[in-house]
Amino acid sequence: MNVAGHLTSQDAIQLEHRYGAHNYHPLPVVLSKGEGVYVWDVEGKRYYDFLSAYSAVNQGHCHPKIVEAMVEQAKKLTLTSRAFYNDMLGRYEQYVSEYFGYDKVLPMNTGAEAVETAIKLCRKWAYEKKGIPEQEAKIIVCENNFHGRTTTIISFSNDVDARKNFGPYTPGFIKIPYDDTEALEKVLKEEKNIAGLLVEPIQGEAGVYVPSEGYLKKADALCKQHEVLFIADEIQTGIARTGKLLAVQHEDVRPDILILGKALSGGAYPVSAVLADDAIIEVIKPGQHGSTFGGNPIAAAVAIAALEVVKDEKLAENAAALGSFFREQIAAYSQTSEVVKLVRGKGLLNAIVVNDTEDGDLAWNICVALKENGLLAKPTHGNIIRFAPPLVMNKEQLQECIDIIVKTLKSFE
Ligand code: IF1
Repeated sequence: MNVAGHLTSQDAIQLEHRYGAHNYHPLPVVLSKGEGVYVWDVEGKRYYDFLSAYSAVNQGHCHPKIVEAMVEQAKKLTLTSRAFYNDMLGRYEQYVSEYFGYDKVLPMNTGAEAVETAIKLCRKWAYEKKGIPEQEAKIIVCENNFHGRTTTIISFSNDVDARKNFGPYTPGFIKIPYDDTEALEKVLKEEKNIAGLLVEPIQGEAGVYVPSEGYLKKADALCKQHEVLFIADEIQTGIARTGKLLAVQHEDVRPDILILGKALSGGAYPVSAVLADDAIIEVIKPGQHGSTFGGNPIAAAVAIAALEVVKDEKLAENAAALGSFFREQIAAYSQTSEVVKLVRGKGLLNAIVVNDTEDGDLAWNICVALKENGLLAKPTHGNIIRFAPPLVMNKEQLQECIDIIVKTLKSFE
């Protein structure tokens, strides 16, 4: 088969439909090229990307510096396994640990693996440092969380599609409402053997649900008070997306365990990480956790470059400024709109809620129309549309995007 030959959109969609498991329902657009804030379909039409691969492509598509780091490293050494040392991993470990201000990092590949790593780390810490009796450690999680798709992680999801018929489920998790410090305080007081709180600083999959101001700060203080680890899943919110390097920094919180993924590589390669200080991370000893690809030389080179881009190009500052502008403009439109109920978010992680039920098709139809008008976004939960462009956007481009969005919404009024 000629894998390099030209395919029409229809061909490509049919191939996926015939030979790929149907575990996604993509918008009908087939992309073959990306550069910065733009992607192109196989027919050559250009779009603004307002999903950024779920916030993995914060640095923009095919950032030349990241691609170059990847290609240069790929020519030298791709994988050694962790059975041997390589000359890139230590450099990266120092760079990423200092960058985020932790003693050490444990490198993995995907977000879900990093969440699993954090859970294992937290449990082991609980038994060996906090003195919780074996098998008894519990981790508090929040309703409507999204932390990935492994069997353990979906065990504490409350999304029916994500969970149903994948049991039996992993025990050891207590679910409480999100953005509710009273519920947290109650469970910390009443339950024994709590090891950690696993939380998203903003709930992405729940529809970019931003908690009340002070929630993270208070939750962190409660955790400290009860000797419980505060574990932040910044896989989606981290790496400048919300207008700060980390979303927890909006409230001056420093998690005990920090989980990163997605934009840690600028979307070029699967790179995830768990960061913590020695007193916690030292409980994991040789043979107790790992991965064939975790910490491979390409991942190390790519992640250093991706993090350098975030600093060099001041992406957090840009996300903060553009995000405020975006929400102001869309909020102004929503005042007189029958279609848009509200806009919410932080930095360039935003969403609109449209005037429809969760099983309605308005949001999907708006996204199809946005695509026709040259902008790609995806609905979540039926009536919410997420807007998360690459952070390398400039104000003129964003204005053009707002014009496209408003024009499209008007056609639904
Ligand atoms: C899919 C959502 C986004 C995440 C947080 C861990 C992971 C994710 C906070 C797991 C992944 C992705 C995965 C993607 C859909 C997507 C998503 F809508 F489902 F919630 F981004 F908003 N923690 N989120 O957001 O990371 O293992 O995927 O690398 O297709 O499942 P992963």
